[in-house]
Amino acid sequence: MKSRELIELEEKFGAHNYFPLDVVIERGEGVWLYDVHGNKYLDFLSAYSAVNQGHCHPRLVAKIKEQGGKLTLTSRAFRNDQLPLLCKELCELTGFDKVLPMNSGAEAVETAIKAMRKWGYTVKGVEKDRAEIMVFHNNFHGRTTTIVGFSTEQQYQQGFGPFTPGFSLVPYGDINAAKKAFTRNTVAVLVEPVQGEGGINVPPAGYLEDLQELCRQNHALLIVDEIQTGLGRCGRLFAYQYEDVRPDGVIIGKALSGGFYPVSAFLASDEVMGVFHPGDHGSTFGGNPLACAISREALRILVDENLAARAAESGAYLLSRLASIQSRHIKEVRGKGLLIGVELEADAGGARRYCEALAQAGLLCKETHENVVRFAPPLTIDKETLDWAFVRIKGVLENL
Ligand code: IF1
Repeated sequence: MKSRELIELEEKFGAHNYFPLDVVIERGEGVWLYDVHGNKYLDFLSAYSAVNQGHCHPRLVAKIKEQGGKLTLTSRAFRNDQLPLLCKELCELTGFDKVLPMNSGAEAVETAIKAMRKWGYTVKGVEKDRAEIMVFHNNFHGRTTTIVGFSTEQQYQQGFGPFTPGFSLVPYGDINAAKKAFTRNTVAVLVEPVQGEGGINVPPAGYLEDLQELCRQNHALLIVDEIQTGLGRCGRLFAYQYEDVRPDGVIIGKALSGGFYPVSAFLASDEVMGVFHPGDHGSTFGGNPLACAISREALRILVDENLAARAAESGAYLLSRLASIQSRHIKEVRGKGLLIGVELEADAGGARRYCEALAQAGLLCKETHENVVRFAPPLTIDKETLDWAFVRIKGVLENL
């Protein structure tokens, strides 16, 4: 079917909760995507960092076939032979004590919220139903009703209330504001090391260390959402590793499966994860053997192919080349590793038309907010391909 017909079908039968670029992708291989007409595009979004390992990685293709023909789901009513190994390997890789597997990122965030609250009541001793979690302006942690309830983006909230109480909002990157916002009921700080949806906002150096110090002083947990920034994207296994911090918990998803399957997890210390007892929390699909087998392979690929270090190197290279572009439309270029944002001036006509022009030139990326073009290719991208992309980006930014 031609893309026009497919787009019409989607518009007619699918909910209109997205506004995608009109490119209908049929196949992916590494950093490249192919549409239904055979046109080739460079993927500069990586499904929002879920395909850090590149599309259809052959090792993951083999693994999904192998495990898919063997066992896919038992539910957690019984044990399976993949979950223990994923938990062990994740703990060894990350240094956390315990793993709680879920499916989507938002579910893992909800899991973390439940853990933070219950820790607040059972360990910190906060009075019933008084727990507060500190979150930040321009946060993005998912789309559930509780999570959008503490979004500062009007559209994510409008029409979806009433919302869950118990969250306090603080300006991102401003340590004094955070300091003032702690109360005796603050049980945790939930923070993105770099805000993705918020516009690729990189906080001042030392921010997480300072937050950790405040958490220690106030007997509160530091919980980091690495769903987008983690697993190599920002040039380290976790973006928080640029600083000397040791969070009490971290939330991962997206690239945990290399894009093959929704797999997320909350990783935490024994003390935090110890709040969960049988019956407190769960999910039909969370921790299923297909997911776990895929995740184990996806993690091994990150390590074997040295993807975090490659992202650091490629990211620094791309960032410096982007910073060299002379265009009156560019306000700022910023990022960490291969999570890069180009903020355009307010009069540049909006980021969307740049993404559309880049798609015409064979490069797929996505705006965030009005004025930021976000670049996040698979971490496997090589220098030659980065140069190929750069020529197109420069052309569009200079000539549009
Ligand atoms: C969409 C953004 C990226 C996330 C962080 C949790 C989640 C996400 C830091 C929830 C998800 C997504 C969702 C996707 C677009 C995307 C996104 F633009 F919205 F912000 F990546 F930049 N924490 N991010 O970034 O994970 O439940 O989706 O698995 O279309 O909403 P999820």
